[in-house]
Amino acid sequence: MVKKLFFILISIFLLSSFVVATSFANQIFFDDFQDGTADGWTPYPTSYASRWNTIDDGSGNIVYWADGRPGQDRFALNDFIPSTSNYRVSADVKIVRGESGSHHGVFGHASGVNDGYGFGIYDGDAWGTDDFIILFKLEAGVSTVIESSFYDDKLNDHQWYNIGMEFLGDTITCYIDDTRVLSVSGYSSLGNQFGVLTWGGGTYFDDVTVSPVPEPATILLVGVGLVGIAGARRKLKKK
Ligand SMILES: [Ca+2]
Ligand SMILES: [Ca+2]
Ligand SMILES: [Ca+2]
Repeated sequence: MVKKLFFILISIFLLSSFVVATSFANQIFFDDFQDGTADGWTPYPTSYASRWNTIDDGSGNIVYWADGRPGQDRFALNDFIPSTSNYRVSADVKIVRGESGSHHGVFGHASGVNDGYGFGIYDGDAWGTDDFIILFKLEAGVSTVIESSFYDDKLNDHQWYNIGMEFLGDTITCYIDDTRVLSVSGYSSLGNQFGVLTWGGGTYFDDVTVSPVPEPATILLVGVGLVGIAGARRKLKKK
């Protein structure tokens, strides 16, 4: 009985440390800009590069700031290129100056800034329109809207949102504060690069994170493995 209890406790410990380890190992890129530099980031188009800077947001938190103008300050890509195309890129995003039609978010499955997918938010309050979210594809520099949906009146300037795009196979799923808001299939990767975007506005970015997304088959295999270990253990005990 004591032995059994011991085994259960050990199992719980091993399983929980496995879960913790995988959730840490999950992160393959993170930047909180607290070192006061945007090293590793390249703004495009380069003619607006001087408008991308790190800044203290007033609370000691250093953020990446795109001081945009209509039609300017579109992207900043990171040098780090994930080795897997199944990943989730997310960033904390705050609209500090909205412009009519401007959107602010993340970019991924990209190859440079002419090919890739962007997901952004728009706060329409100052312009007498509704808020919306937009998912678009850029191919050879030509932008196509995949989906643009009204997002009621849920978005505000000067508020942080976590904006995420998850790529798994040819499916793109978009998140706001971990709530799934859009999902489309049939859009294959154009590259593994990622970045942040602001389509003509002023934006703060922080805590940019990239994590690999395991394929459902991998999760299943781990599950089968755990069940298998439990089964083998039981068999050994019976002998
Ligand atoms: Ca920060
Ligand atoms: Ca830095
Ligand atoms: Ca709003």
